[in-house]
Amino acid sequence: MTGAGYRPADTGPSGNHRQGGISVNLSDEVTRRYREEGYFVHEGLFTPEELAALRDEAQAEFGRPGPQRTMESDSGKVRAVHGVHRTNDVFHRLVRDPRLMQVASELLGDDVYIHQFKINAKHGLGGGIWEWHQDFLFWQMEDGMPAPDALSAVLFLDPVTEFNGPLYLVPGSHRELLPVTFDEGENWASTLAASLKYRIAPEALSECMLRNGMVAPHGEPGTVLFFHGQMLHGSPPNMSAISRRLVIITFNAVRNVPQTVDQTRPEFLAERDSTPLIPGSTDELLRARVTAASGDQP
Ligand SMILES: O=C(O)CCC(=O)C(=O)O
Repeated sequence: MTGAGYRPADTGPSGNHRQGGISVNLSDEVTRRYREEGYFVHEGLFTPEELAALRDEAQAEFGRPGPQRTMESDSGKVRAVHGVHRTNDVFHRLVRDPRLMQVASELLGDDVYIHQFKINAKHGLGGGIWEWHQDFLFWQMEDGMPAPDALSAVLFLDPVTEFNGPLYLVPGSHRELLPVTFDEGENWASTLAASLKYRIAPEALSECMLRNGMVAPHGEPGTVLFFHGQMLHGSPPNMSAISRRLVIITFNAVRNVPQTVDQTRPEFLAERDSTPLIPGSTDELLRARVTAASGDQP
């Protein structure tokens, strides 16, 4: 979908029960589409200046070694960084941006917090495959999330085309949790590798895809894809020369806080603090940069 699918209401407070008291006016069409197909795309949500700031910060995070950073096993290039909204001021503000969090809150019908944050890269001539999976299965099995009442907002930092490893989605697949096979005894790192810990049983996968078909949303930088936490998705290798980076923010409803599990994943992968996010304002991203440049405290 292009154009004005929704607009953040610029007047508040709305008097609703949620933190921040600002409401978002999602169109009926967007809401219907999300319920029926499990996703929608909104183009042009972020400005070129904001995208430049976000790309600079993403590159800085890619350069920081540590367990939050995973690499492609063959090329040795960065595959993803996790949880940096906890430490990076620009990404800290991004997750509170009403263009993302208010939409998530409206679609989930609750206050939200961040369950997971990542920046995924797919380098030109080298970015690897993501096998078919449903995120909720990982959040349920690894993190104790009770229900698929979470969604992800995917912000394109670069152009996403049919050639550079776009996400593939199976519309409508969010209504069922498909059976999986899994490797016992792997640690959390195997939930991020190209060969995933939980793999959807081939017959169920094929049946679901034949029944529902596939889409590969693409768009210019600044496009945001919102998709349901139980959506069947994956992505092919990047066989083009053009890299693409995605910021993927998973919002969870506060009523859906994960239960205790035996082995918790690190907090940069699975947040345990479910304090509802308080929305910022849409001009805060760039303000973060000005603040950093002047050396002032945010
Ligand atoms: O970055 C990609 O291409 C896919 C990422 C993905 O499916 C995930 O992180 O769950």
